[in-house]
Amino acid sequence: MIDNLISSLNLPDDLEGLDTAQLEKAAAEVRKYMTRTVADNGGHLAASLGVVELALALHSTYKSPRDKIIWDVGHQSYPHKLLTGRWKQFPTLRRLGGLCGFPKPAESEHDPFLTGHSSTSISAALGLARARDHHGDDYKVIAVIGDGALTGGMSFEALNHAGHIKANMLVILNDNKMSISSNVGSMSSYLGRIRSDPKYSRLKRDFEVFVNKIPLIGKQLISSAERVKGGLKYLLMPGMLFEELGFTYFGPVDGHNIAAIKNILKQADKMNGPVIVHVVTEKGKGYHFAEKSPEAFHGIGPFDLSNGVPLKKKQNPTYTDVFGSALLEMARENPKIVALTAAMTSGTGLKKFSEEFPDRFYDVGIAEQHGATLASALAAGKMRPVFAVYSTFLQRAYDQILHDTCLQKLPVVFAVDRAGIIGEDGETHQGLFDLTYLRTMPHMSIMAPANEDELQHMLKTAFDYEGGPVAIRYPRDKGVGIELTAPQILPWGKGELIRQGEDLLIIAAGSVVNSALEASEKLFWQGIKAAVINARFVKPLDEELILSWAGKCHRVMTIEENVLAGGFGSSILELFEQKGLRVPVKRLGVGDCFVGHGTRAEMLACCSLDTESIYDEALDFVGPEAVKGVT
Ligand SMILES: Cc1ncc(C[n+]2csc(CCOP(=O)(O)OP(=O)(O)O)c2C)c(N)n1
Repeated sequence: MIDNLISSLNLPDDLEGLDTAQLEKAAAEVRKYMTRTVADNGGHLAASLGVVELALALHSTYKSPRDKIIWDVGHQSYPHKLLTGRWKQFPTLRRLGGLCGFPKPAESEHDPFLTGHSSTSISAALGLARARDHHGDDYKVIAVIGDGALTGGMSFEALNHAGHIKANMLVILNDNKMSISSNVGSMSSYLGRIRSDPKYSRLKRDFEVFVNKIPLIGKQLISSAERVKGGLKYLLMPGMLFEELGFTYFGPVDGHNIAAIKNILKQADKMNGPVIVHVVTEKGKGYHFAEKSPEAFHGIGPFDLSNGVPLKKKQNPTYTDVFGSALLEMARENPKIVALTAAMTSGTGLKKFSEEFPDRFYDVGIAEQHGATLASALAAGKMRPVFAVYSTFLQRAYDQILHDTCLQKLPVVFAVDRAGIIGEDGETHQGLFDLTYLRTMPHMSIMAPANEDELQHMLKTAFDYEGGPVAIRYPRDKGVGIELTAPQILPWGKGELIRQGEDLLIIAAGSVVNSALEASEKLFWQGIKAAVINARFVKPLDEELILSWAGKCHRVMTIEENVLAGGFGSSILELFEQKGLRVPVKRLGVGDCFVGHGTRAEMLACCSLDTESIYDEALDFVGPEAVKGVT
């Protein structure tokens, strides 16, 4: 019976006519379908489960696409997608050519602004609201932001601005106490106080009723109460911080009670200027295993619906695992090592570190910029900080790394995880720019391991180096399965020739070294002898090794999981230009485009970075006359 309701509706328009009981039925259908699909495809389940009622309340109150709803980060946008015409396509979620896991205007007119990186929704809502006003139009603009995303500095910049210019817009604060793991910071504690103290709401209501009953002086009393800073109003008013920023605050309201949310939205709509509605939800709501372990179900691969257990079989440890264990060992020996994360403790492999060394561990919230400067200052104070962060999110801290770290030559280690093609999360999360943006910074050194064992050595080498910041970039992947040896300090700035040859030199950086090696093996059977260099260092380059072998082979192919513009291959071209070496160079990497979603293997093939493509490109480069076959 239940499955019949949504399929009979024209979404989202028909939601407006549904009563509360029907909306609750719809919520059950959305939950069930969403959970089943994520069990098959993997995805961000817990956050999406938490906002099912909120999405229904919003779509039955407002009219999308006329009214604009911006979901911050957008990992929780699955219910929104399901309610806005993407029900049938939903099983393609995160698959090659299928629905994106994040809101995407190119995918639907109901996604007014692309999201993926955190804390942008209030700025985006403000911009759309002002554009509306400039055009003299009349529609609602709504930002839905989580308490985790609210730890990002941008959201405060936007609140500050929106309150100041009194923009007509609505911010929904979706407070589930969680970022990916438990939320951190004093803002989180503040929300906790509002949430957990029912007397706030009761007192506020009683106070307002009371003073409004006093003829003539009621209003005056409120305003004099408002003048007593730190006094009555702070005691009585929840959300006073937002009020001080110029927002009218409503809440907290139970985010799983559709009628209550709709009711509060109705009140909020009567206000002029910026309004914030504080909605309290439970991450993972409605799926027992996600409720019990919301962190595990934040972003999860395919799992067994009946018991919530991931389907993936045991495989080689990931680069992230190896980084985490190696760091732990090194930190046991060196008390100066401190580790930082921007709300990605587990994702970056720092969980065990945080448990063993709570005093040497900093989760700064979703605040990559602050993280980079904090790490720089820790280094200035003679600690040895490692900031473990995904390549795509480190983009946020470009200026801090340049200005605070590099300019002062501070020995911060940047453990740049998820560098290269990342797979199903798609274009907002690809780590394809770090070689370019880091390489341009004076004093920055960059390493890229070809396997997980080399990652350990690079970490040891980075801690040994005092001359400035070091970035180590590694992929979102399992390791190649190589035996892990005791970490050694690598010769600084030196690459490694891993195969000899005279027809072609392949120079690969990082994760693509193995594919380059496999391709060279295939080339050998065509009679083409390719030399292969594992660059190890993207900066400084091993000039001697590269120049001597480029001279011998007369043809050079570079490979990198990065955009070609300004990347590793560009650095080789620059080297040849500086040294006056004239050899044909072919660069493999990502062109001037954004790379979408699919499995990592699919997307590597799409970008011509898999073994087969490297082989084809090399054949094409050397030309048919070079193909001799092996006799
Ligand atoms: C700039 C940036 N850093 C890190 C992330 C990774 N990330 C995705 S969701 C998330 C937690 C968001 O918490 P919250 O906003 O409370 O949403 P919830 O998942 O709890 O619903 C993080 C850290 C990101 N998307 N963008």
